[in-house]
Amino acid sequence: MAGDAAIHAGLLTTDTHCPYCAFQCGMTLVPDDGAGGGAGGGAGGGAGGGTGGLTVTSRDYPTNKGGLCRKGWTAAELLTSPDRLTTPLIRDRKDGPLRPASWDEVLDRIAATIKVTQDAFGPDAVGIFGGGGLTNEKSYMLGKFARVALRTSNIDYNGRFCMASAAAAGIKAFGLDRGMPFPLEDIPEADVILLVGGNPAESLPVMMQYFEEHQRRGGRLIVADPRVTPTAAMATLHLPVTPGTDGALANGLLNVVIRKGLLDQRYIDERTTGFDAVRRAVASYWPDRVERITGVPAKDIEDAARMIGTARTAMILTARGPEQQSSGVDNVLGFINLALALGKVGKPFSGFATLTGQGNGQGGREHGQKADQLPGYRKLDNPEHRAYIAGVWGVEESTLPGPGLSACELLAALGRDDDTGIRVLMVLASNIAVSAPDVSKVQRGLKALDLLVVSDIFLSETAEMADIVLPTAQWAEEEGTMTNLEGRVQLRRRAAVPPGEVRTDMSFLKELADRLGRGQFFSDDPRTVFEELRRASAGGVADYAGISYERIAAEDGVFWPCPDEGHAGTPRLFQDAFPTPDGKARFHVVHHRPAAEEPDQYYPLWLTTGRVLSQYQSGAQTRRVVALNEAEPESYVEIHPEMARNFGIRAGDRVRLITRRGDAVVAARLVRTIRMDTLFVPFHWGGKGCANLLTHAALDPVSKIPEFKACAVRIEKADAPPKH
Ligand SMILES: Nc1nc2c(c(=O)[nH]1)N[C@H]1C(S)=C(S)[C@@H](COP(=O)(O)OP(=O)(O)OC[C@H]3O[C@@H](n4cnc5c(=O)[nH]c(N)nc54)[C@H](O)[C@@H]3O)O[C@H]1N2
Ligand SMILES: Nc1nc2c(c(=O)[nH]1)N[C@H]1C(S)=C(S)[C@@H](COP(=O)(O)OP(=O)(O)OC[C@H]3O[C@@H](n4cnc5c(=O)[nH]c(N)nc54)[C@H](O)[C@@H]3O)O[C@H]1N2
Ligand code: SF4
Ligand SMILES: [Mo]
Repeated sequence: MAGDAAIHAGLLTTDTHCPYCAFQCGMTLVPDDGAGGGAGGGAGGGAGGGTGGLTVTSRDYPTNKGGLCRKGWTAAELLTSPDRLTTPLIRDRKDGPLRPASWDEVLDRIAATIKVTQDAFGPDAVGIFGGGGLTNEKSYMLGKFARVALRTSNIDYNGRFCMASAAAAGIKAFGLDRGMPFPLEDIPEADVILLVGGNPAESLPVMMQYFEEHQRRGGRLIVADPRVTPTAAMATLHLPVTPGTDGALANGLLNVVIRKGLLDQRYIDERTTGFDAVRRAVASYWPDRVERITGVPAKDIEDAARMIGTARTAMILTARGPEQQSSGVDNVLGFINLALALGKVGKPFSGFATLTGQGNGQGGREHGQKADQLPGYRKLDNPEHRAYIAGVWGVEESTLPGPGLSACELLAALGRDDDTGIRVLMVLASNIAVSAPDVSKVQRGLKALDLLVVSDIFLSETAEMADIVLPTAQWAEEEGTMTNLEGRVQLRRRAAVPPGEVRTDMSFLKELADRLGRGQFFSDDPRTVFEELRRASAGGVADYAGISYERIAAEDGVFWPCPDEGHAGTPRLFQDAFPTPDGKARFHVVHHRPAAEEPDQYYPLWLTTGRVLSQYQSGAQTRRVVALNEAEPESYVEIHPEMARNFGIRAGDRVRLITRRGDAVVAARLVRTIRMDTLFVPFHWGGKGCANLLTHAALDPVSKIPEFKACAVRIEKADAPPKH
């Protein structure tokens, strides 16, 4: 039966998925006793982690086809890490130490503080910060918990740092946000792929088999990135774009496409609206001018436009490079304009997609942990949507709060001593004390709270600051669904029992709801919650009504929308029409807007940030896996050797990076693969090397995503006295 373990070759094995990125590779967990040596070996990482009481072995699953990256191979090590939290922790006074406590003590204290705070300051004084790593069931329950148990409007999550720009652009242009509107298997068939600001060779490593197959078939790849990443190194053409200038690049490419007569006029007429205004808007984006803005040679802009404009089938993919900018939504819209003008969206082996990042980065953005959202991608400010969900939940529509603060706005309200301040915060599945932009401000806000509650597997940097820490079960200890980057809903199965006093997030949320007098609205059983999610999403944009655990198991995942059990699911969207009122896709006029902060005489270089293969996100998990930590033990900066020479910096030197927000000390890596005017720092570490001590919390006006990808920085040797 679905969700149960199976017996293979006399061993109790469990088919499940990797806990990390949105590729959600299929894997099989085998108990160590009797599993023998062979299991878990293979490409990418050698032997699987055999220390978890469970060993990761390869599984023939349609997306990863047996492949895993080194994070997947070693994932079982997290389960028995000596660092794991095994009991709740509490602090008796603000500056006191954390001490072990019983669940009753911590839950009583949380409930009592919530009541006192809400009586004095209103329901919105309590906030929730969620995560895109939570299962669909948990993110659905968290959104409902906020609106029904707490009645607060203030819930948002780390997807606001991540998918918010692409999501907003997709909804504006297509009426729907599903990262990839076509399955992975279509990628090798595209003649030309333009990848903007994505480095899947490190961020979605197992996806590279599709790009490799694409190249074997003679397909051409164009990569726009300030760095020659391992992904860009595979490309036919690399466009070394200056951080923060993607909007100009998109308009420049469309300018060339129009002048060369490469438009698909019939598609534009039949399937889109708004092109004429866009045609006028991009008329001034001549390649020479775009070269001056972006640093990409005009000839390369012409070549790229011609390559993609004359391709029979073509895909345009964006990732966090162009999206995590204060013009993130417009940047994505600019590339969507290009895809629409070429008539590629909804056509075979073609289209526009964004590469989702977190394990449940797709499902986590559909079912209500967003500030403005109800399940099924419904809207909290739409009266019909409110009435429908209130009906499913069995509450009065008038009791549902309205839209609340988006993530960065919520973090800015922490501890603020006025009517709009947040005084109690619950954090589930995010390590904001490392991963939020301009993080020292966020840390100050966390310290100023009356109560900070953090649910985590480990004592993350955020949990270290908490008044109450709740030890939670992790991937292989719980059941639930995760929606991968293609929109394929998949099953996470339980293979182990959590240690010590550890409980699932759903279990403590239910107990807390009980203490708040709202327990009757909640279940902590994933299947029961999924059945409710199906009903709540029915008729919505992200419709899961026809998806069951049994179907997922039998069919290796089901693509939403899937409105009923007889429906096959929807691997390919937009083939006949767009889910907009008139069925057409929309062009949007967008213009280049400079980054909120540009280099000047005091801060002369660009700083951009991102990822490396061996660490994941804030590093809370991967820094605790021995092989991964040995591969990438500390924070560093990539700098071009010629730029380094100007500052007397040599390979391995400790350097200080300084921005208007603060400074960080990291090791210098001299690489010729980065623009001369740009520094790159991965964001996987806390402490003095934390990239987010430097980043700028300027927000996109629509998506409210912060500008992680572009700000102004100065560099000096760390032994020089700091000058501010
Ligand atoms: N190993 C690993 N894998 C991960 C993660 C991880 O932490 N570690 N995180 C997961 C998550 S949540 C996400 S969101 C994805 C992110 O996946 P990606 O978007 O692929 O990763 P990033 O490294 O953030 O950014 C991609 C590229 O953008 C480039 N870039 C920087 N600034 C700009 C710019 O202004 N314009 C353009 N065009 N490019 C720019 C960077 O040089 C970088 O190579 O990865 C997922 N996978
Ligand atoms: N400078 C810079 N900063 C960035 C980015 C960047 O490119 N540059 N990228 C941004 C992006 S795209 C993202 S997605 C964020 C990610 O950054 P974070 O939101 O900090 O993500 P994680 O490090 O994955 O944090 C997840 C935490 O939850 C815990 N956890 C895992 N599973 C569960 C669970 O089921 N329940 C609970 N309660 N806890 C769990 C983990 O141990 C970990 O501590 O960072 C953003 N920050
Ligand atoms: S590619 Fe992503 S899902 Fe697959 S093994 Fe690596 S981290 Fe896990
Ligand atoms: Mo992300």
